[in-house]
Amino acid sequence: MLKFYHSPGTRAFRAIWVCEELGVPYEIHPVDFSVEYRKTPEWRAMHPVSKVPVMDDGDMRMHESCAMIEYVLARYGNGRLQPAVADPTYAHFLQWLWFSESTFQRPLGEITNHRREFKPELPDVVAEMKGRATLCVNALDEALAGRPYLLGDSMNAADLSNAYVLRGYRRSVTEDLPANVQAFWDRMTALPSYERTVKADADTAERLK
Ligand SMILES: N[C@@H](CCC(=O)N[C@@H](CS)C(=O)NCC(=O)O)C(=O)O
Repeated sequence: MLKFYHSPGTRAFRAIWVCEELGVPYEIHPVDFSVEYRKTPEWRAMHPVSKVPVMDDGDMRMHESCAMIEYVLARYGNGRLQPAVADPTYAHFLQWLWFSESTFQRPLGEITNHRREFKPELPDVVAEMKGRATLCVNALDEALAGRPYLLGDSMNAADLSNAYVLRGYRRSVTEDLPANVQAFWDRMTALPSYERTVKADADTAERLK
């Protein structure tokens, strides 16, 4: 069974959500997110730069949350939540999947890291990162014009992954989303799989208490 080493609210959420949507069984091993724990030799042996998440599938261990999504889809998806490689939309599926991590999540992660490392925070740096994240939300808004999901009428894992990042955007920047993104957010968070993922995340937090 898949095993996610997960700290509440962090990036395994997007891969767990994909598992919930696909009905792929998994278990969660809660990880203490404190810098002290992540720097221990125990955790350094799990993740090469002391971050989360990590995922095991039997003897296979990997890091990088979007790579986990690609792995789960390829191995257990049976063609669901992604277009076929031969489909003309496949390239854009990959593009939006990786946009969620490499472009959209990045400035939000920097806000979190910055606030942890610098006290008092440097307001110009935080404002710059918020601006970068807002550019991404505007890009999503354009992509979603006249369509319910990023690639059109059918939902895929790139939608889930970007919706996960919108959680962080709403928390760190603003809950005031442009119209198409707001409708997308409402649609994605109405999914029963979202509710189950939120519960799995909250249960992980409880287990760490
Ligand atoms: N690209 C990596 C990023 C991993 C990452 O930055 N994880 C965050 C939590 S969501 C973390 O561990 N941050 C702690 C730090 O950067 O010190 C992924 O998608 O898995």
